[in-house]
Amino acid sequence: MVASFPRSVRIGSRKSQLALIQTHWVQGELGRAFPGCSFEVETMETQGDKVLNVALSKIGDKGLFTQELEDKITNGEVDFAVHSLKDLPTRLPEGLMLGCVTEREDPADAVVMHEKYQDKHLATLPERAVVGTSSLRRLAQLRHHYPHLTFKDIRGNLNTRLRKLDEGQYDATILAVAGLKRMGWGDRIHEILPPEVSLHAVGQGALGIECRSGDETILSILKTLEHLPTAQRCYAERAFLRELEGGCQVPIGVNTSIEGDTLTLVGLVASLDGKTLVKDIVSGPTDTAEALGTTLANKLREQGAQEILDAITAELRQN
Ligand code: DPM
Repeated sequence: MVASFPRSVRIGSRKSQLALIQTHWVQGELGRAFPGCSFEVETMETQGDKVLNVALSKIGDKGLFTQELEDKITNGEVDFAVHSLKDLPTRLPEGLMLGCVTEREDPADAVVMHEKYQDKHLATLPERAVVGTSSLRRLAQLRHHYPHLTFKDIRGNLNTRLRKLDEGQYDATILAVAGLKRMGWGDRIHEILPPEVSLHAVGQGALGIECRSGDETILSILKTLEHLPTAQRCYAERAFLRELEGGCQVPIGVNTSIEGDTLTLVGLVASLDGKTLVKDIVSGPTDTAEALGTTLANKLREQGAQEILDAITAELRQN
């Protein structure tokens, strides 16, 4: 069987330092598992890397960080692409599929605090302290819990954001624990936000590898990196988001856990002012992950989630 494997496989990746750390990890793992095959990385910029002066939520969400990579998978220039799963839309272009989900890092959000506030927490920051985030999900949940704070958009890759914080343009910023740890900046984590304060983004902390549907050779290579519990949790989370037709830039948060054969999914839809949070929970067998996600989405819809999302879509269109 190994004899039919290609001698060289091409991996597509974004150019950011975090993207390259993640892609090089995949390249290293596969290199060890398939010593007869060479894995080459091809990097490219996506729209999300180029447009830095506009709030993320306003440039639309359809494959902002993935489309250029997807085009190259489709036309055969690369065999698969490594993404942060949370940046991969829940509906993929015709002919492409999610080939593998890797083991998840801690999916939580973390506070990174400016030096002058090292002895404070979000709750004890002074009135109108400025928190940098361009995530509507973080914004809505934190406004709900900490109405005394001011929120300001922040863009750029992780390096840029930490520089802007250190320069004093912001008093605190919220970033994924996973990204900070992978960059080797775990020591910048001031406080990890518990799920009661911030439910994480769908797929946060896991890598998603996208490839051509039905490319059995590539799929069999990728499956060696799949982490089943992470995949089950993320399939439930992605089905939840897909059913709500939310792109990646919506105030939708989740939390999942597996105990024995039971998967539990918590989901939330929030209004941008943080005043309305619709939240619920479902549990069921791990092998019904996607159905659990759909069920939860419909439960939230019965509680007004669709009206919240429609209002946000209308508001973003106006601005
Ligand atoms: C998506 C969001 C953000 C990224 C929205 C969200 C954060 C944007 C911001 C969909 N993608 O989370 O509600 O904070 O302004 C992104 C990060 C990672 C992957 C950085 C981060 C690393 C962590 C991971 C940007 N994409 O969230 O701190 O692999 O999960």
